[in-house]
Amino acid sequence: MQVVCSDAHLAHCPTHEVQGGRSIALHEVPVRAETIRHALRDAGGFVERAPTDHGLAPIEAVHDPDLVAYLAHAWQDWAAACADDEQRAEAIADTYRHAALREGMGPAHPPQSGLGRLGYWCFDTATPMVEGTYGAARSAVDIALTATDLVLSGGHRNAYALCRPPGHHAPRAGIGGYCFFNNAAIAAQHAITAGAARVTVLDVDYHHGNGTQQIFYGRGDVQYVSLHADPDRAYPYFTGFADETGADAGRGATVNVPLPAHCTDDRYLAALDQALDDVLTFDPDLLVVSLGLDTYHGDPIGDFSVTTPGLARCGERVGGAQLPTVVVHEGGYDVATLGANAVAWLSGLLRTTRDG
Ligand code: OKP
Ligand code: ZN
Repeated sequence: MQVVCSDAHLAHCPTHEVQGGRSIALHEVPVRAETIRHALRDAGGFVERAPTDHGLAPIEAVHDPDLVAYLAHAWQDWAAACADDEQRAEAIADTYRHAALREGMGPAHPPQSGLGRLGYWCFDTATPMVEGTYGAARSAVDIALTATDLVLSGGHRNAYALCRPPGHHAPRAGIGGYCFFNNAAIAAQHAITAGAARVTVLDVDYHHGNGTQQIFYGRGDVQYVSLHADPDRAYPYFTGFADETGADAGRGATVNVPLPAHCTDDRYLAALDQALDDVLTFDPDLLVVSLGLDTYHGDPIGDFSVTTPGLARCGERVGGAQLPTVVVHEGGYDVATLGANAVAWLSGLLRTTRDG
């Protein structure tokens, strides 16, 4: 199996986030991708390839060009606004553009300070930036696009994009949830631009991919299907309810399956089978999987009870759909098991894929 990866993610290395009001060590760390890379090397049968530069056009086909322009200089912008080196260490906003703030008053003046701009574009306290963040986020997009090219025109039945930072929480005009550019959404749109009639994004990360859902909510050509922790108890809290099913031309093309805490292998696989029925009914030309391994029972920020053999069975079920498939990495934070779990899921996919 082709694995697209690079060292560029190493430069995105903030150290803390604010979770539930507490400053804690950041869960989204460089060793996550490194440990998966090493496990795939040890497992054998996985071939590493470097990404190619796809430029800004595929990003701006999905994201607001003003967001893209902001991110290109967000670090310099922040650093200039900082009082001292301690604050300058990593960028986290303190005031967010909450909808209630200007209700009934029309849009605000564009923010002029580094802190104001960060609160304008970012929606949470889990998305710190450092100097290397923009380059790493650009590289993650190129990884997803290169993997997509391998499947669309490179003669490969599937490919794995080892993306970091992840992407599925980033909407058209915002960042959050460790995410800057929506790698999976950009890959899906890239396939549409290249001529695919229909693309499905199947999101099996523990968290709802609010960004991907938002980007395609009104679209009939890109289906979004997600299994995730019920937003009544889990991040991102405000999206991912079962009654969110799409709008306008996208009516019925969004499928949300909220799941309870301690969700077992059997419960999860039953939901996945049902979701795959929806995917096959939609009949996409390409399947993009947003793969999060934070459904694993040992994950420090999840509460599901999925096991390593369970993850292998998930990969088998997805491979059994027999669709050209690009697997785009999202979450998963139990560093000790990430490698084995990635190998399990991907090996499952390969086992059931014909001429993989
Ligand atoms: C990114 B991905 C819960 C706080 C959650 C952000 C989680 C982002 C997950 N108390 N903080 O979907 O794995
Ligand atoms: Zn997640």
